[in-house]
Amino acid sequence: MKITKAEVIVTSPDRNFVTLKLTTDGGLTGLGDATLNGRELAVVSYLKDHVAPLLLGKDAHKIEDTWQFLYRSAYWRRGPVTMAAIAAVDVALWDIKAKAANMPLYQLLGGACRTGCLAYGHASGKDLPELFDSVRKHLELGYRAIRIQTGVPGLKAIYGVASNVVAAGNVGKRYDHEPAQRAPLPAEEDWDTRAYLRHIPGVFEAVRAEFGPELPLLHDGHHRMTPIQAAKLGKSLEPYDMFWLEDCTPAENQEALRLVRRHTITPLAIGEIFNTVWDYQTLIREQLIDYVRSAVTHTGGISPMKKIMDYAAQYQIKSGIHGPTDISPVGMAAATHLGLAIHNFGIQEYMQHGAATNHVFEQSFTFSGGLLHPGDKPGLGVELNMDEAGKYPYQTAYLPFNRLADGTVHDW
Ligand code: EZ4
Ligand code: CO
Repeated sequence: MKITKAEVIVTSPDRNFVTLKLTTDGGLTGLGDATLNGRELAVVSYLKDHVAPLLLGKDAHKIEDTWQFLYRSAYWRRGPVTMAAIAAVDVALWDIKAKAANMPLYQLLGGACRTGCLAYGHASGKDLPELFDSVRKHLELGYRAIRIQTGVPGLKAIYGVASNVVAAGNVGKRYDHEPAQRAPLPAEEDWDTRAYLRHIPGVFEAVRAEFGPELPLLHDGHHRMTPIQAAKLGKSLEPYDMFWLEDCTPAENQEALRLVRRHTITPLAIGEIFNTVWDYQTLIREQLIDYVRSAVTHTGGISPMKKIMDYAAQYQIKSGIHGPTDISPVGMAAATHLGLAIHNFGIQEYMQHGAATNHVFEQSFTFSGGLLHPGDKPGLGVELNMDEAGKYPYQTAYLPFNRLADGTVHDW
């Protein structure tokens, strides 16, 4: 079974997506997600100019060998562009192999360990009434775990709070936040860590008072705190029994989590900007985290994610695979097949794509009773409608960035 065609498709239904489509001599096709939010075209070039020519004529069954070849023969290792490109190839080859076996992909990963993957959604509001309304909307949609983000008094624009809350055509259905904006320049947001630390514990106290003790609650610190500030937040959130505190410190410094861990029993999740197992080496071995947040799309695909999760399993660390709207339905399907099959599944982020995206990507997944299931079609269960995809050309879009009151650029 030889690879005869490697196409890179850029489409922008509700946002930009990059998809690799591989075709074999027998006519089977496989899809891989290569979307890197705000830097999409760099991955397009990497795939088109440097990967696609190497794949033609290769045996589509050799997933591990192809992965190792792309990783090692480049000489320049790791990095989000490289690993998103390799991920797309890996996932597309798994899609093809599962179609060749006439099985849903999760069967090749060991079969289902559960009936579905517990998903969490993003509730947000600039103030408490708006936040409560958003939590209620998520409960109505069936979510059984919810991430909470709110505005902070004195700050104008803040990560995770829906600004244009409901996209056209999705009234009453979608209530999430898409941070990347279609514009020639990144939007500027403002930040004040002390104001944030004063405000957030009261928000969780109010949410617990309103919605009771059972609902699993999550929160994303989005890389903004120093280790001692993160330790303080973790400690102050302990009475509210968090499911996790995510990305409390910037991701580069694994050692920072030692200090945080020493001071709080709030569970910690990190890794959405990681791209290899090396980013987790200290964190997993020293049991400094509770959840692995990598995206299949940004961590080299299903093959390395499975290895990271098997390593994590030895330390009772579970998965919390990244699933915002910038992970395409192809990347979400890959995450859900893996989540269904691994024993140490924790939770799956699921923000829900817009109607236009769901039209471009035809999907077999279901979301019912708070659980995601990838469906039982052979392969990933996602097909790209090429005619629909062609209607939405790439549009320049960037993630925002932060400045403090004195103008200093801060982590976003
Ligand atoms: O900011 O996906 O937990 N989810 C997140 C996301 C990220 C975006 C970046 O592309 O932190 O909202
Ligand atoms: Co996050």
